Amino acid sequence: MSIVKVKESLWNRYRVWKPLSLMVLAGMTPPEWEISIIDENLGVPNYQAMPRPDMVGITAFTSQANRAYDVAAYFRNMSVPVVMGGIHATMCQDEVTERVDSIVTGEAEGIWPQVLEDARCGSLKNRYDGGLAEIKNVPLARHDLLNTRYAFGAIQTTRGCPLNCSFCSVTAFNGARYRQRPIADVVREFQSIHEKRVLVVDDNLIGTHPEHITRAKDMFRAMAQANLRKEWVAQATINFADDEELLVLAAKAGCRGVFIGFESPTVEGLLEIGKKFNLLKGRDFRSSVKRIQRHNILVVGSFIIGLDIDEAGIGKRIAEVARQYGVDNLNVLFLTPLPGTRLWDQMKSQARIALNTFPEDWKYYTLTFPVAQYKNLSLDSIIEEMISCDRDFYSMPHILHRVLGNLWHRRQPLISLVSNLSYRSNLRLNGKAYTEFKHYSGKSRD
Ligand code: B12
Ligand code: SF4
Repeated sequence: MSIVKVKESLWNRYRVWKPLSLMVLAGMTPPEWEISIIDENLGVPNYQAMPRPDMVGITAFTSQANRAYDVAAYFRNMSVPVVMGGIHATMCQDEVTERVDSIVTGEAEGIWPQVLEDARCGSLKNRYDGGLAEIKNVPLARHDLLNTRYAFGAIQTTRGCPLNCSFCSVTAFNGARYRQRPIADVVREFQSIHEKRVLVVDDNLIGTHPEHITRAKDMFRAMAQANLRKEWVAQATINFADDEELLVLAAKAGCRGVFIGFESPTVEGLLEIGKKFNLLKGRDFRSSVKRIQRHNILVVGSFIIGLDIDEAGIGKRIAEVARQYGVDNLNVLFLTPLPGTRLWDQMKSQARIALNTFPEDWKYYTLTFPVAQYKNLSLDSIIEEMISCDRDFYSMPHILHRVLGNLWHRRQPLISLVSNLSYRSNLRLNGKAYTEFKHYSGKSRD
């Protein structure tokens, strides 16, 4: 199940990304296993028409858990053993254990060969824990197994994040230690990717310490030298803007866009969620964004609505601030208590998790629905704030202004237009989804 609805809007083709986890698992699966990867983001296949598998491995975000359980039940009915791993299996172990034959928590590199061997011998255990992988053991992903119908390929070059923001699962799942893959592996894997455009899934592409930045520069140099002819987008913190040499090298290596989490327009908001990194004294976000854009790199800014300090007017405020920073696209999400995060613990202890009939309610944990109780915003008003934010930032005059600006600076005007229209086309779909959500949520909050 996916929040990306390809059928309902063709623009969404540009928002479907390859599921890397299963390609990585395939990369460490011995050759005697024949592997097929199915990505339901592209549509549900006719499982009945497929040959019976010896084993099924499922990955799912929390928002996809219900669909994962349906698929698991289908195969278990046929007595096919089902193994589930990934973020949801790790954060909600008891729930998942009841619905599959075996769960694998944490990163799988250290344990997957054992799981396969046990499955082969018919002695699969209920639980395995991979912990944190030795980064040099991350295999080259099998990009050949899924090479059509995607606008973007995917690759991971680092794992872990020391920043531990309250709403994010990454530090809990991948650890606080920033681990970087060997540069030669990254280059080789890039070379095996079929798509011209690639999403680098790292949570923070360049890291936070000087030695991380040095390694990022070395990696960009190696990528440029290998003449990969790829264009890629990545996630980074705003310190990406602070080193001119880094930006030059990133652009040479093919960087065309970065997602940056600004999260809140206020210092109080940043303190609330623990994103201290954005609070660097004297940081001027507008000039940081401009410095990045000067290298022909588009900037997508991400913000959150629903912090305790947010009040009526926050939607417009975010849209204004995002325009003032000069970002090319804006992505605003509702503050969502994801299982395993500090925010989850906090909201749970305050009885503020409003949609709490699990697993059914997980389907709304896409960060695009307000599933909690927010301090100063009712259900209706927080949705109104989101709508006013999107309507303002994605109004036709504002889109034209941005796209013409990019045309003038010769900064990927076509991509800028497509991505702005993709977001805009979803506003109508969002409106319909909010109405259904309010109906559902009203009943479950009674
Ligand atoms: C890339 C990415 C996306 C891509 C997804 C592409 C895709 N089709 O998979 C896009 C942009 C679409 C996306 C969307 C969303 N994402 Co996202 N995303 C990520 C990101 C940055 C990287 C995921 C990745 O590819 N990692 C690399 C692979 C190799 O690692 P892995 O998936 O963890 O897999 C390893 C292990 O988990 C394990 N494993 C995984 N699956 C399985 C299965 C089996 C059988 C076994 C044995 C092992 C195993 O083995 C792998 C190797 O060690 C993660 C953060 C992160 N660091 O993981 C967030 C993350 C997964 N996303 C998150 C969220 C919340 C979302 C959204 C709900 C919200 C949003 N708007 O961002 C949407 C929802 C999508 C939906 N359909 O409902 C959360 C999920 C939290 C949760 N509890 O579910 C994360 C953890 C980030 C966060 N802020 O906390 N996302
Ligand atoms: S939001 Fe980004 S910076 Fe914060 S912990 Fe998650 S990955 Fe790290």
